[in-house]
Amino acid sequence: MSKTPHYLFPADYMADPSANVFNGKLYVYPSHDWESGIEENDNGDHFNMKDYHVFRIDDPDNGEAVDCGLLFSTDDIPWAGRQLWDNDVVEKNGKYYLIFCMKDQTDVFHLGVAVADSPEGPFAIQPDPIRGSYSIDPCVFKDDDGEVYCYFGGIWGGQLQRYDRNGKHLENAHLPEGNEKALPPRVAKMTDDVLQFAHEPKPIMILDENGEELSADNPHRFFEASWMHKYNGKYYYSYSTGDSHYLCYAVGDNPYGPFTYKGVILDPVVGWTTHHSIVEYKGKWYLFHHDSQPSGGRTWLRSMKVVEIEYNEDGTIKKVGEE
Ligand code: FUB
Repeated sequence: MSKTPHYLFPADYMADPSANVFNGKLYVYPSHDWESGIEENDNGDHFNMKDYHVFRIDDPDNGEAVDCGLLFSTDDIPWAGRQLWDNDVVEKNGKYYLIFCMKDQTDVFHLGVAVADSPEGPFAIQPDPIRGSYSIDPCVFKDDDGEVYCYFGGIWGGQLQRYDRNGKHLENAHLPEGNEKALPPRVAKMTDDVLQFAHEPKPIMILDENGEELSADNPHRFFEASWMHKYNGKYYYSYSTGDSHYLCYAVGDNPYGPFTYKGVILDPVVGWTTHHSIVEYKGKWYLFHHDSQPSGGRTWLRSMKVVEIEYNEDGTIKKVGEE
């Protein structure tokens, strides 16, 4: 039976949904879209978000999300510039760590951390960004051994092209073209207190079936929206391809990769961006994502959706809408 995505919160625009199960409850941490009046441009200035809410979902098959309230806004962040984009939350030793991205006062993206005793907050924001952090779209993943990894990066407006593979700032940003290797997303293990990177972020290799890195002109290469989940002992790294508008995934044997490209999870949706998370809840797997259909295609006003997904026997993921 083909599953059909449904909207989770018709009352307001929410995007980039990061779904997590904490204490048996399913929570979603989205970006909060609004009409700020900023003109659309290639830098993504029109994505001018300024606060976060957390939602609980009791019935992902049919139900709507319940708004559990405002978590914090840019006014609460000591180093804030503008554009509070994607975030994600991880639990470690009974505390909840919300990792977010936003621009500082010089318009450079960094990642920040906020800590709470409950998944619904209140979250206390660290005074400074994570040292050595850059670019956007953090996903925080706790492995079975308790170690936490942060996946991140996004090209174009997400500024990843301003850094080389070792994180060194480049004087002249370079966006690879044609058969040059695509820009790789990044991963860093977090320190035990989940407040800093435990080492310099490493590039993530996404390889084709011949073991070659995907090239810049491959419509399935990485652009933004990292997500990590584990299924049957394998590490599934999924991401958005940005300007070709797919959600794709690649599979590896450890949190650092390399990951072998496996396919498309979701075809392009209404709106320029596509962004997602994948989580298991009560024995079923769900893809959370967004589109701009309810706003009539205004790409900065997105609505979150959910659909059940299934795996084939060989561990590949069935594309949404295919039998
Ligand atoms: O929501 C702002 C940006 O749009 C996100 O950081 C990207 O992944 C894209 O969804």
